[in-house]
Amino acid sequence: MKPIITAFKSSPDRGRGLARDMHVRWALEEVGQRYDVRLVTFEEMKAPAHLAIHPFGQIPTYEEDGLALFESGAIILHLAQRHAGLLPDDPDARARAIAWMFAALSTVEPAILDLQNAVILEHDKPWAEQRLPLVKDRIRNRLRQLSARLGDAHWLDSAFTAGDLLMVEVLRRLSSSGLLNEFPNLAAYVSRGEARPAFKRAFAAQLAVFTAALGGS
Ligand code: GTB
Repeated sequence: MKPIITAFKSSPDRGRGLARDMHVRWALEEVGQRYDVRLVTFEEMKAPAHLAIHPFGQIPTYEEDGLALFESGAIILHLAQRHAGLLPDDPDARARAIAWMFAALSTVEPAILDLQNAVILEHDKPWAEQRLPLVKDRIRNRLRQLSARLGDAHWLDSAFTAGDLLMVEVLRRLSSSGLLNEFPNLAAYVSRGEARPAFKRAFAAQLAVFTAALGGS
């Protein structure tokens, strides 16, 4: 049976591939695993059937035979452990790749999410304008550190891994902010990720959902 993932029926990212089903689609494409997608509305995400799979009522989820998973990082780790292509065989290199997965989600992404919250949810607060430079500087700090570590390398630890997949996905959320362009090696790193055939297939698949919804509306 093909695994089934969930994605937004109508994504607020308007086909830009910024919602986290994109992480999972890309990982599935990298390992050559075909999959089905169940599209869900916001209402369906909060209904008991979906909450039984995802306790926080979000996307993405992943179902395969008797297994139901939530959290994009856990889904990608599961895929990377089950299939070749996203984690090295060498145990030390594998551990380092997993460290980069955690770094993407728990060290780099929080600062970036803070910016999205500031711009989308807090822009009308009296202190919003004053806070924004602080939020951006926290991101710059992380980007500076990441940029220094990446240097001229193509990927974070020799070959492409699930750590790069998640790091590129997290950095893509900065695309409209201009911040990434302050670090040319990171901008090139993201472009390298986006140039991978598996990324392109995943992006096209999520864009097709958005385009089809437009046609139907
Ligand atoms: N930690 C979880 C994971 O990694 O799987 C977080 C999952 C999550 O944030 N899911 C979001 C969701 O379901 C969609 S991806 N939100 C609905 C809800 O909570 O009710 C986050 C997202 C949403 C929209 C954009 N966008 O419009 O650009 C980008 C990213």
